[in-house]
This record gives sequence, C-alpha cells and structure tokens, in this order.
Amino acid sequence: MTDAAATAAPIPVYLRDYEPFPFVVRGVELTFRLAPKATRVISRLTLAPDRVVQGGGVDLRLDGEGLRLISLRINGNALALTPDPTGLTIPATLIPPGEFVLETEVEIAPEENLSCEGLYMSGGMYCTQCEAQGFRHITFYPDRPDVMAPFRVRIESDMPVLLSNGNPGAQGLGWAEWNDPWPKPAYLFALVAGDLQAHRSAFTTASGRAVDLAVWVRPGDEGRCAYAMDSLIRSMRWDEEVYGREYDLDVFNIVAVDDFNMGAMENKGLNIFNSKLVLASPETATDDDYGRIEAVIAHEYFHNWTGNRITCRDWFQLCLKEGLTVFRDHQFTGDMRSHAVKRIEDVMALRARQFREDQGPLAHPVRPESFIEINNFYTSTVYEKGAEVIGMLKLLVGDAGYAKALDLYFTRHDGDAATIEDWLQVFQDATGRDLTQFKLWYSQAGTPRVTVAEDWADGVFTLTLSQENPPTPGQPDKAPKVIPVAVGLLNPNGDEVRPTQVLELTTARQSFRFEGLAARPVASVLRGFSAPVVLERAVAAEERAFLLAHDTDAFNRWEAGRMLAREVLEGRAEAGLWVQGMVRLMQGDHDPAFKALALRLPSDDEMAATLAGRGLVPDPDVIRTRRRALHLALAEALRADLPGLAAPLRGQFAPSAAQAGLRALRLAALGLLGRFDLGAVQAAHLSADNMTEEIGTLAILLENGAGAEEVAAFEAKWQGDRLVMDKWFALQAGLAAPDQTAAVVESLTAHPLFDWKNPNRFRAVLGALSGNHAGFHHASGAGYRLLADWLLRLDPMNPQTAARMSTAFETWGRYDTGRRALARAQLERIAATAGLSRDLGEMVGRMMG
Ligand code: B3K
Ligand code: ZN
Repeated sequence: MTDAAATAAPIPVYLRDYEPFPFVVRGVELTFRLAPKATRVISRLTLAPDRVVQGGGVDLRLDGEGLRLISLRINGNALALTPDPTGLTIPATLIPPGEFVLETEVEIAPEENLSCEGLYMSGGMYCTQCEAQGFRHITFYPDRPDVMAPFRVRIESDMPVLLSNGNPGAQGLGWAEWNDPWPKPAYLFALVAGDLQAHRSAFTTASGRAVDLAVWVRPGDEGRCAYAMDSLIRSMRWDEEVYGREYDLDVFNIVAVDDFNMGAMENKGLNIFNSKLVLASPETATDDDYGRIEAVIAHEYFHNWTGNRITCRDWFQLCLKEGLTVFRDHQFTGDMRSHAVKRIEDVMALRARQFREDQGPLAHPVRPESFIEINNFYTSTVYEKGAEVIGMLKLLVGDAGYAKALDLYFTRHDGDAATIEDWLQVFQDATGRDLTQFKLWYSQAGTPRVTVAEDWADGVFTLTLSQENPPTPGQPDKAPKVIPVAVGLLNPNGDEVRPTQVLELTTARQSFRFEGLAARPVASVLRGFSAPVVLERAVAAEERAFLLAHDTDAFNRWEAGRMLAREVLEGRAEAGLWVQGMVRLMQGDHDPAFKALALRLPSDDEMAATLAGRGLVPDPDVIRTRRRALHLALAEALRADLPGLAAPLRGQFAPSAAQAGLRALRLAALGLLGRFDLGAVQAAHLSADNMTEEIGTLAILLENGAGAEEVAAFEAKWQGDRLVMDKWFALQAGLAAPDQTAAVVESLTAHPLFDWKNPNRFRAVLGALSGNHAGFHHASGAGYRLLADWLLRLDPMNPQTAARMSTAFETWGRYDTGRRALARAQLERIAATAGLSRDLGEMVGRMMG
C-alpha cells in the first residue's frame, strides 16, 4: 500500500458506533477496460435515500483508496469534486431528491498492485480479492457489508476467459457480460480474466436446477483438478441433504491463482482459491493437502448460504458467517471421513492456534468490539472458537433444536445482513431457551479453566466443577459462562456404567451427584472436547493410563494419552505408563488414523504453553531434548512392532481417508524406526510413489540430521513445480537444528527460487522458521531478528501477510528475560519504522501491550 490512507494515524472503529447507511443501492453496473498499467473502471450506481433509516438530506459518503478519478456525474451532470485519501463525499446539496444515478470513471494499475487485495495480477492473469475492504481499491462505493445490491458486469479484455459473479450474459470477441441477480455486498464481488483451462462437470440440484461447474486453472494444470471438483459435488449434495440448502445460480466457477493471501474466497458464484487448495495429484499432493482441499472447497461452497445469502451487518459480526461455516465444514469432513479423527485434529489445531492467541496479548472476543484493521481479525478466535461456540450451542439445545433453529435462521434472514443478536434470537425463538448467559461466549475473550474435584461417599459419586475466566487485554474481570461438560462414567473393569451426559456448569462452582453406583467409578470428563476450555484435573497417571486403554469416547481416549505424554514431558510422570499404553494401543484393533494421532507427541509450542500456563518459564532447548528422548523411548519399546506398522501399502494410491490413515501410521512408525535405522527410511524415500511418503520420509531424514543428498535430489526433481517446492523450502526451515536455523533460513532466502513476493513462498520459509520452536526462539535472538527483517521488507508491499506472520511474536512474554528482551527489541524496531502499515502497526502495538 503506498497511498496516504495506509500511513495516516490509525483510527479504531467501534461496534457501538454502528449506523445504518442512509442510502440504498438499487443496482450496480460496472464496466472494466482491462490493461495492466491503466485499467478503467466505469461504475453506474442507482441510488435512493433509504426510507427506513430516513436517509435523504444527508451527504453521500463513498469509500475509495488509490483511485485516479477521471469523471463523476449525477443524473448525467458532471461534478467537480476532489476525493480525499479514503474516499469521496458528495454533499447533500448536490444530491437530487428520490432515485438518482451516480456515474464514476476511475483508473487503477493492477500490475503495480502487489498487495493481493483489490484488482491485481497473478501469473499473467487478472484477479480480485475484495473481502474485507478491497472493493474500495477498485471503484468508489459504499464498501460495507450491509449495503447489498444486484450487480451487472461487463469485462473488456483480450484475455480468452472473462469471468465475474452470477450467471453469464452476452459475450463477444474481447468482451463478456455477467449478471448476478442476488443482492450482495461489495466484498463478494469478483472478476477474473486470463488464459485459463476449465475442468468441467455438472450438478442437478434437488429441485432440478442444472448447474454447470468449472474449475479454472493455468494451462498444464487441468490434470490436477479432479479432486477439487469431486469435493465440490459432494459439498453441494451434502448441503442439500443435511441443511436443506440448494445452489441458486446456473453456474459455479472456481479459479486457482498462485498469489493469494489466504486459502480461498467465497465470491458469489466465482470462488477464487489459492492454487495449493485446488491442484492435487498423488505425485505432488500429500494426504493432508487432499484433506484440506476437500475441507476448503466445502467451506467456500457452504458460504453461499452462510455468508452470501445471509451476510454480516458489519465486520464485527464476522463470526456469524465464519464460525458457522467452519462448524459446517467440520461436520462435513466428519461425515466424509471419521468424526473421531476429525475432532482430535480440530482440537489439536484449536489448541495450537486459538488457545495460543487467547492466552497472549492478541486475545480478543469471538465478536470483537473494536479494530484498527479488520484484516487482522480473521483469526483463529473468530473462526475456530467461533465454530466451537456453535458446537456448544448445539449440545445445549440438542440436535433437533439446532435443526429447527437453523431452518428458522434461513427463512427469517435470507437476504439480510444479520448480527449475532439475530442469530441467538433465532435459537431462543426456536427452542425457548434463554441465551443471555450463553452470549458471554461472544463477548468475553480468554480460555476458561475448569477444575474438577471428585468425591465418593455412601455410594454417591460427586463431581465438583469450578470455572475461572482469566483476565485478557481490556477485560480484567469476567462473569461465569455456561459451559457444557460432557461426562461418562466407567466401572473399574472398563465397562461404561453411565453413558455420556452433558452437565451444564453455569456458576463459578457447582457439584453434580451420581447415585446408585456399586463401586467408585472412573470419570471421563469433557468428552468430545465439549467446550473450548483448559481442563485442570489432578489425576493419577494410572487413571490416565486406564482411560487410554478403556475410554469408550474416542476423543477422551486420545486425550488421556496426550495428557500423560504432557506430564512425562513436564517431568511430572514416569515415561513407562505412557509408553506401555502406546504399545498396547498399537497392538489393539483401532483405526490406523487414530493410532497415528495417538503416536504424535505434543509439539514443542504446546509444551511451552503448558508450562507457561503453570506459571513456569519454558526453555525451548530443554523441551526439544525431552521430546526427542521420549520419542526414542517409545521407539525402543515398540521396536518389535515397527517393521509391521511401517510396512508399505499394497494396491493403487487413493486419496481416501482409509489409505491416508494407513500412510500416516506407516510414516509415524518410520519416524520411530528412523531413530535406529535410517537406511529403512532412505529406502522408503527412494521407493515412494506419492508425495505423502516422499516428503514424509524426507522429513524423518532431516529430523535425524541426515538427508542432504535427498534434499538435493528432490530439488532437482521438483524445481519446476511451485507447490512442491514450497514444501521443500518449508521442510528445511522447519526442521533445521536450533543452532543452524537462522543460517539455513538465510541460505533459503538467497535461493534463486525464493520469490518473496509470492505469499505461499514467503510463508513456506518464514512461516516454517516461526514454527521451528527451538530455532526461532534461539537464545542468540537470530531467529527473531531474521523474521523482523523480512516482515519489514514485506510490509510496504503486502501488509496483510506481513501482519499475519508477525503473530510468531505473540508468545514472546512466555520466555526467559534474555529472550524476552531480544524479542521485544525486534517488536520495538518494527514499531519505530517509518511508514509502517496500519495492519502491521496494529499487530505490533497489541503484542507490545
Ligand atoms: N472469507 C474469506 C477470508 C477473507 C480474508 C480477508 N482478509 C475466506 C473464508 O473464510 O472462507
Ligand atoms: Zn470462511
């Protein structure tokens, strides 16, 4: 961003200041004359005062940044007004009464736009990204989600493929028209023009509408679209079957672009995707890539109803569409794959990102109350905790209540720009449940800590649950929340004596009695991770081992192993019980994907968070050493079983959940085997016929300080493939030994293929640096310095990605004084830099507290 707006003093926006827009936009007609250095955007808006909010007699404010205004007319009469750095105000005195037409013509330069926001170029094609406030970089417009209008678009360009939202209209040589009948906010606008190839299919909706489907990619990539298309078709069917939601246009287009700030974008009828979330073949994509493609294709498709047909009144309501859509995509993946495995993976991700956010200086409520740069609030809290909140709501009102509420939500709010109040009202009306206390989940930041105490007397088992809601920035005191705690009871012989029951903890401390038991039971608490809380429970290691062996709830069975492993890594429990539990689990008859998850040790960052949560100062080197030692102890105990567990799969590759689970288990076993037999890993690497095993085995070699030759061979083989080379870069930065991390990263950034302006490549190297816990937090401060250097370099060009990647520093307060001083010095250096973006400036300011 080079315009003045980006460098002006940042002004926070507050939820409490919301005011409706005083005009309605009845129609939008846009003409684009595309040219890399001088694109003309001609806009014709039909406007009228909004009678509901008594508009009229007020100024008309349009947003616009970095636009060269060529002409401005109202009802055909030219106006000579000069825009300010953030937009254009048309004084009330110049606005005729009733409906009027406002025409503007502006010039922009997509080729010079390297921010991946607004209209920009990627790999020779034109594309757009408007959410949250990119449309104002394209033309003057009331760029806010509560202004919804039908759009007609005409694109003029010599590019062969010209796409926009809605249904195709007339077209000819060098031009095409598109017509989107569904009123939408400007953030859902999209345009693509390029030399693209289509992978096509078709879908007929439940009510008989024929929909043409296409995945558009650069020539040469057509062969890698089948899985994305298959995922789309399954998503469309699922949303009809599970939520009764049908698609509503004649076409659905997906376009893959190489330069993209995030995963994908749900523009109406024209989803734009980061190419890494579309393109897949067994040779180039891992099982995790396939899983993510399926989930993100579904997520963007599901937004058609939760986000597009019903959108957000203002950006504070972001979780209304994101929390719900994440919740829906989690349900979808569970249905497609395994609910137990999906839940474990989601909780691991929640703890790694959202708990980390909630327990640091960037903590904010699921519905924030102020922001400086809205793009900084596309966070794990809004998305993942937003989804957890919906999961709790569903538990509290039951499946039938949830289904009833969702039906009411879709009928009552179709076409609306809605709020969290609207959403909760729907649940109150559909189920009769008072949600006043529940609403605190939207307004209070921070992860509650729930403590469990138990008592056994006179045949009565009592569980006493207490909750504590720690202070977060700007929120020193908090009221108790309603926390659904799913509990089951097991007999000492392992049978379940009480099936899962949801206890509602609504006060600071509450007791729940279980009567009629013959013997003291073993409690399985917080089954399925029924609430996003930290559970504090002083349990003997033997009891954890018992639950690891017997719990009928798959999540809690995994959790028992996880907690035991954490305690061993903290030095609070002996390794033996955990190791033996794992050996038994591996010999048992369980889903291979589940076994693979059980074998995964808590990450270094998770251990640092655990220690910090107990008021201790984590030492990254000690954490790393202990983790390696426990891994070795497990390898030794499992020695006899490893060759069997690591055996190659038979038959043809399929990206199915079943095969993915088997491959994950094989790789986990190879990782253990590699502790004494790197030859077996090298052989597996050489014979790999799929990327999951090729990169997975390379990772094991690097973790063990080997793999130099294989790294070189991999580069020679894959240097022409951007997505695969991202993996190559990430692996080396992420797995470098602590003392060498900074040097390795520096040499990677000097590599001719290190195109730092490409967000995927930047993330591959610098994101992997921050994920290398002991390397990034090296006592020399070299990791901190290196990341700060690159953030400062990226910021003037792509502030969104720079700001997002700065969150590597959010945990700086956890560590020892030396590291804290070094990290803080880098934050201060960034903050003191002249011309810092609003995005990075806000993040660094919040992190410094
Ligand atoms: N809604 C977009 C995210 C837009 C991010 C803007 N900085 C993708 C998604 O959540 O589906
Ligand atoms: Zn989304």
